[in-house]
Amino acid sequence: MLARVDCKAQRDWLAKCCEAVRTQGCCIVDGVLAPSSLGEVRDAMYRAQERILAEVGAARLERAGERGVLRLMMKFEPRLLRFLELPELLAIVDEHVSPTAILHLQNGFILPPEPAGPADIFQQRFHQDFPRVLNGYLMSINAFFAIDEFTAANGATWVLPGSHQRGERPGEAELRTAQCVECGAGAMLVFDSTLWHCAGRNHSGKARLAINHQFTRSYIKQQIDYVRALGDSMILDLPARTQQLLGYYTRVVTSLDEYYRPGPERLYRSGQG
Ligand SMILES: O=C(O)CCC(=O)C(=O)O
Repeated sequence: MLARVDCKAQRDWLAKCCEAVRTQGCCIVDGVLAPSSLGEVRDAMYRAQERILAEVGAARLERAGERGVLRLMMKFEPRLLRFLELPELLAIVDEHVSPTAILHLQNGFILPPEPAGPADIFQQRFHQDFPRVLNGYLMSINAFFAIDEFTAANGATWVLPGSHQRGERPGEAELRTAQCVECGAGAMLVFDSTLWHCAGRNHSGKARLAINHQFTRSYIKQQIDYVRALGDSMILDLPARTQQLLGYYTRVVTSLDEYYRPGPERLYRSGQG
């Protein structure tokens, strides 16, 4: 059975979650997102999907070998940056990685129902989001939100408990013991990013929505340079912690002028790891 805690009903949910992530590689945290917020998130994801399609084009999206993956949604839908203010998500980042950790990615998933969905897409093959094992030193953590209820029928994520912090891909027999992450809409699946997992097959007739966040130590390169992608005009209006998570305090200098700036103006601030 997968470990699960309820962040609203259990005062010690964080300690229990950390213990489960350490031993099993993952934990379901129920009740993180208010049910009243989910409709707004879904609408924002569908709008972002249209903007991404218009910007990238169907052919390039198809060529990427994935379907329904929404990268850089926040550029089109800044409301989605508010995930970075959720106290439960911040507690997970602080406890598992560090208060100086940065966002490696925020990706949305509108997993289409089959048979319209492709037969072979990357996220449906078992993989690790951080495929590097460094003597058990945790470099990266995921906070993956079910925006719709997750069921075996609608393509809920599958995880192989205990497969984290292992360099080798588990054998096929072991992968067949993977478990389906069934949970309510608004739950957050926390997992060590070295855990083997994949999306399920969606036979529900309806799309299944989710949003993945991955946070790493601050010196690991991001999937997308969010600071450059969003630009100062957008970043400077955000709360300080969101700026820090997006990488604003760990920018790489491009000139001696930038290097020799006084402390508060430095692009790579001191104490950021
Ligand atoms: O959509 C899912 O259930 C899993 C997606 C996934 O594997 C990933 O984001 O790495």
